[in-house]
Amino acid sequence: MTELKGALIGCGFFAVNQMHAWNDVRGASIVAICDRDPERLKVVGDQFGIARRYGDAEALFADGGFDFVDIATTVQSHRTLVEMAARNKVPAICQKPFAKTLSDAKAMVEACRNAGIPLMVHENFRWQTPIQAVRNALEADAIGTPFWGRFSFRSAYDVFSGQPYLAEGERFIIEDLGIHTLDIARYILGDVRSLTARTKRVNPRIKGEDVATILLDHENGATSVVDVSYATKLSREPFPETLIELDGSEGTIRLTQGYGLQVTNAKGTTTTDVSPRLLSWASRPWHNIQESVYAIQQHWVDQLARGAEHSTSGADNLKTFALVEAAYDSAARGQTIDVGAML
Ligand code: NAD
Ligand code: 89V
Repeated sequence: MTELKGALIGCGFFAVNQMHAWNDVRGASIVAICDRDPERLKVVGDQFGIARRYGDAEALFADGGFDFVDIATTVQSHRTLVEMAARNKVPAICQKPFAKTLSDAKAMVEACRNAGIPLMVHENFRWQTPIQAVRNALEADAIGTPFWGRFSFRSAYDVFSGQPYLAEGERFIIEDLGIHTLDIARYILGDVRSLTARTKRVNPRIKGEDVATILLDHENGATSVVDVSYATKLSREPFPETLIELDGSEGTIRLTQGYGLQVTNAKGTTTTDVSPRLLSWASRPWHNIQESVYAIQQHWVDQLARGAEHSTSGADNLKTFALVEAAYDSAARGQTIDVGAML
């Protein structure tokens, strides 16, 4: 395989994971980095031995010499940078949340489609080993047709120390974390017809909501609940595990805390350890997320080589992003939202 050359924009908290993962990915490496903060540029450039460094994305694209761009900035700059990639005809990966609004997200997908460049959203949670294990069990017909699900992320982990901006936005848990949980619900039970949500802010030191309960009507007739909280103090902190319950016509699946996968059907119950690997550069409890970063970046390269659509392409992510917008709208108006009408 010819080695693809990548450029990474945004050398902050999470980009360090992406840089480590690029070192492990077969078929690609990062040749240039960009950050408007000179200190972050130096820290990441020195840590990963990257000589080509830019303080301005326009200058990075003007110099070129790379086959794709990995946008790891926060949401405010995503539209500008994705459209810059499209103008320069450079395939792009963009971190979640993909955009500030659904209409921005649609414009970004359109810009890349018109430019003829692949666009993937770095929506990595569906690539976690335990989530893949649930999907594989369903695909192996372990429980027949699923009719009900619960996708749950309840924690009191201090995410604000690493990502202080999470305490400052009008929107918090649905936009930052629930977006992953909603994507997992779509990945496991399919697209969503309508949605009803309720939100709450429990932590008085943050601006946005830190608790959300969302009811999803899936197109295939299944019903699911997505419940997320950063205000849940438990005896054993589960961060960053998503717990899953699925009931099907022939049995049940439970993804339990500590990465246990329990499948019950006519043959009895099997329990499997579906723990993520601890990659050489990873650290607990983040290793589950870190492994999925490696997996999604490898998927980016593999699909580019095949000329095939990415699992979390920009077009696919519009359907997850619509759920985020619908959840805020539903909570604000106390109404059920027709998701199909938004797309
Ligand atoms: P951060 O604030 O630590 O880092 C962002 C960096 O981008 C900063 O260094 C900033 O200077 C730089 N930047 C911003 N705009 C720029 C521009 N126009 N040009 C050049 N540099 C620019 O943020 P973070 O915590 O690393 O989060 C980055 C993104 O990653 C967010 O969208 C966040 O939601 C996402 N994230 C994803 C996961 C995941 O598992 N997928 C986990 C954590 C964070
Ligand atoms: O995955 C994320 O987007 C992170 C966190 C797990 C802390 O919510 O922001």
